[in-house]
Amino acid sequence: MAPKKNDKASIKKDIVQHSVETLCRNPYNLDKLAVYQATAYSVRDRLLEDWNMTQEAIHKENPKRCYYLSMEFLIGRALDNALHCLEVKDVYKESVKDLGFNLEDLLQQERDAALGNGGLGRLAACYMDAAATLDYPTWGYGLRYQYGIFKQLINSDGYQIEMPDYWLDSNGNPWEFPRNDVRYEVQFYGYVATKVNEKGESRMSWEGGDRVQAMAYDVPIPGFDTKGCGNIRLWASKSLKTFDFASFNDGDYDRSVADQKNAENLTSVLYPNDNHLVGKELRLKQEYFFVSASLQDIIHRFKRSNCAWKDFPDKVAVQLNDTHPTLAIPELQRILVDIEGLDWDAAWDIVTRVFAFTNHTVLPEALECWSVPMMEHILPRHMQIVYDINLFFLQKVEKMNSDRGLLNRVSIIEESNPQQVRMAYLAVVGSHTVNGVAALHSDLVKTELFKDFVSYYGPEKFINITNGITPRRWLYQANPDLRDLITETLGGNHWVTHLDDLKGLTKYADDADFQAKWMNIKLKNKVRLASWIKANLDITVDPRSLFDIQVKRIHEYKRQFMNILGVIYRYKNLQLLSAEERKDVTPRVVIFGGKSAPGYYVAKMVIKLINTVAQVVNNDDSIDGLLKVVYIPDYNVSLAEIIVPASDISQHISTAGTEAAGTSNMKFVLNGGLILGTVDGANIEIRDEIGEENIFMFGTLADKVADIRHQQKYHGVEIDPNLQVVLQSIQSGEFGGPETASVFGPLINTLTYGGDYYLISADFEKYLDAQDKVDETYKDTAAWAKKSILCTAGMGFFSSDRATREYADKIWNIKPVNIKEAAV
Ligand code: HBZ
Repeated sequence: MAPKKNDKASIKKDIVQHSVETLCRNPYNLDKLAVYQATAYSVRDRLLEDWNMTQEAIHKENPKRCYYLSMEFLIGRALDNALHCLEVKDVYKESVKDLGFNLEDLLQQERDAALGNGGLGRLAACYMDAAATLDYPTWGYGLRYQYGIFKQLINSDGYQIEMPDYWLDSNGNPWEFPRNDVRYEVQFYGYVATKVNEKGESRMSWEGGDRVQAMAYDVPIPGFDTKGCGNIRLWASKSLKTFDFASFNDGDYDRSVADQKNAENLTSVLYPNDNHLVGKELRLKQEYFFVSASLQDIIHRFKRSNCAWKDFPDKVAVQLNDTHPTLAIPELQRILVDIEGLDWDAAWDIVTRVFAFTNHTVLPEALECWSVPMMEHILPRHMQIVYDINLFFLQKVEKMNSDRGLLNRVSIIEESNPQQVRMAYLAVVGSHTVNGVAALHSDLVKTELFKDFVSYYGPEKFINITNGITPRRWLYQANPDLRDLITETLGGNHWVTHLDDLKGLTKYADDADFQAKWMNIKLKNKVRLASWIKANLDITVDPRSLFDIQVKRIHEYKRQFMNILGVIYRYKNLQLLSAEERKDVTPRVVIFGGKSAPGYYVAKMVIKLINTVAQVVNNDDSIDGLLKVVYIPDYNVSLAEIIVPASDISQHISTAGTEAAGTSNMKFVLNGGLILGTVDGANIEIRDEIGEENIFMFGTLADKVADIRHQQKYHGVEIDPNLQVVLQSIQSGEFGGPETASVFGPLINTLTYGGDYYLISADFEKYLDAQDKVDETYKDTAAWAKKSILCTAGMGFFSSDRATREYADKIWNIKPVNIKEAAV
C-alpha cells in the first residue's frame, strides 16, 4: 500500500472517505462527532504505518523486550496527542477548516480512555509514551474495561454521585485494533491432579473448572520525533460458548446467553479504589485473567524466536506495576514446571530473572492480601505453588537466621484467620529488583516495609527510580503558548525529547521582558480555566486572583480536609478585616477536583464540606470577591490538561511519609506553577532540582510522624487554637445550617476522638504560615515570575524519558531498536 500523504487534499479525501465508508454517513450532512471520528480514523491509518514498521523492526532484530504489566492505563484522549506526534496538527487544522469544522471543537468530541484510578495508571501511560519516543522494544499489557473510572457528578447538596463511564459507547473506538486472531483460554476453579507426562515423569495438572477467552485489542502509542510507535495490548473477556442451544430450544432465553454474559462481565468494570484493597472474588479473577492472557501471549512470541527456555530471561523482562499482576509469578512457574516439564529450581531461576516489581505505596490498608480459601477455590494449583515458593524461601531464610519472629514476618502467608497471601511479599520473593517511585519512598520501602527482606537479600535488590511525566502531553500539548515561547527562546524543540535543555531558561529568569511574556501566558491559561468554570459551573472567578489548586484523588492522607479547613480560616479572617486592610489582601481562587472511592465515607464527607463551604463563600458579597472556592467535578486527564497550566500555586500536602511520589506535582511545576507542599514524596527532589527558594515547604518531617502519633494516642490530640475556631464555626452551622453541621460530626471526629492520624492539627499552624508566605510573595510580580521561570527550568530530571531510561538500564537491560534501518 502506498504511504499516506500529509497534504491537505489527501487528508480531506481520507476524512470524507472514512465518513462514507467507515461510518456510513452522508458526506453532506456531517456533525462534529462524525467528523471527529472520521478524522480520528484517518490519523489512525497514519499511525498504523508507523506501528507496522516498528513491529517489523523489532521482529527482525529480535532483541530482549520488556513487557509492562499494569491493570491500569490512564491514557486520556488520543487525537491531539497523535496529531502532535505525527507533526500534522497544522495541516489537519486547515483540512477540517475547509470541511467547515474547527479542529479544537472536534478534539472535544473524544471521550477519555479512563482505564485507571489516578497516579499509578497515569504513570503507566507516561512510560508508554516515553518508551515509544525512545524506540524501546516495550509493550504495555492491560485490561480493556468496558467501564472506566466512574463519572463523578456533584449534586445540588454537594455530594459525589457516581455514574457509569461507558466509554465504548455505540460510536466505537477508533483508537484500538481488535485482534480477532489473538485469543487465549483462561481457566478458573477446578482441581489439581497428578499426571504422567511423555517422559514418564509425574506432574501436577490443573484440571476442570471454567474457561473464558481473552481477546486482544491493540492501542497504538505514538512516539515523538521518531517513526516508532508503541503498543498497549488490552484484553477483553469473551465467552467460549457463544450460545446454549439446548436452553434456547427449551424456551430459557436468559440462560441461553448467560454464559456469554458471565464471561464478558469479567473485564466489564475497573475497580474504583485507589490505595485501598477490596478483596473481591471478581477482582482476583480479573488479576489472573490479565496475567494468564499476557503470559500466554509473551510465551507465544518467545517460542517463535526458536530460543531455549534458559534464554527466556535474556529475551523477556516483565515489570509488575504494583502487586496487581503478581500472580504472573506463580503462573510462569506453573507453566514452566507443569506444562513445559522443567524442574522446580530451573524454572524458579528463570522466573526470578524475568520479573521486577514497582511498589507505589507504604500505606498498610493498600497492601494487597488475598484470602487463602478464596485463592484455593479460584486458582487451586497456584495456591499450592505459592505454598511451595514460600516453603523454599523460608527454608533459605532459616538457614541464615532461625529467629521464629523473622520467619513469621517474612512469610508470604499471613497466619491470620483465614490465612492471607501477602502479594507484596510474593512480588519481592519472585522478582530480581524492587523499586520505589521517589527517593524518600524507596528509603521507606527499604527501612520499613521490606526491611526484613533487605537484611536477607542485601540492599542491592531494592532501588529507587523516581517517577517522571511525559513533557509531550503535559507541556507541549497542554500549554501551546508556553511551548512556543520555550521553543523560540531555546532555538528549537530539541527540549521536548531532552528536557534538561529547559535549564537554558535560567538565564532569562531576571529578564523583565521575558518575565512579562511568561506571566502573560500564565494569565491567558488562567483566563481559559476561568471561562471553563463560568461555562460549566456558572461561577465567576477573576483570572488576576491567585489560583490555588489541589486536584488528585480524595484521600485522608492527601489532606484535602486540611486545605478546606485553611480556606475557612481565611474566610473568617477576611470577614474581620476593614475596607482599608482588605486592599492589601491577595485575592484567591481555591480550586479542588478529584474523585473519592464510592465506599470511602470520610473522603465523601470532605467533598461535601468543600462544596458546602463554596456555596457560602461564593455567595457572600461582603468579602468583595477576595475568595472563591470551586469544586471541578469529574476530574480526569483532559480536565487536567486545562487545569495544570493555569495554577499559580498547587498543593501537595500529604502527611510526610504517605505519598509515595506524586506526579501531578511535577506537571504543575513543569508549567511554571509553584508548589505549596510537605516534605514528602517527589516534592523533596523537586525542591532539590529547582532550589528551596522556589518552593513553599512546611510540616512535620517523615521521621517525626510516628512519635507524634504515639504522643497523640496516649495523651490525646491537642487541637491547634486556630483550628479550634474553624471547627467551631463548622459545628455552629455557619456552613449549611445546623442540620448540615451534624452531618460533618464524623469528619471532625477523625481529628478529635479519632486521634488525628494524618496530623492535620499538628501541621495546621505551619500550613497557615506557609500560606501567608505565598500571599506575600505573590504581591511581588517580578519575584514571582522569576520563581515560576526557575520552576520550569529545573524540571528536566522529571521527564518520563529519564525515568524510562533508568528502568531500561538498571532493570530491564534492553536497548532501543533502530526502527528506520531495521525496517528497510
Ligand atoms: O502511584 C500512586 C501513588 O499514590 C503516588 O504517590 C504515585 O506518584 C503514583 C505513581 O507512582 N498510587 C496509585 O495511584 N495507586 C492506585 O491508583 C491504586 C489503584 C488500585 C489499587 C491500589 C492502588 O488496588
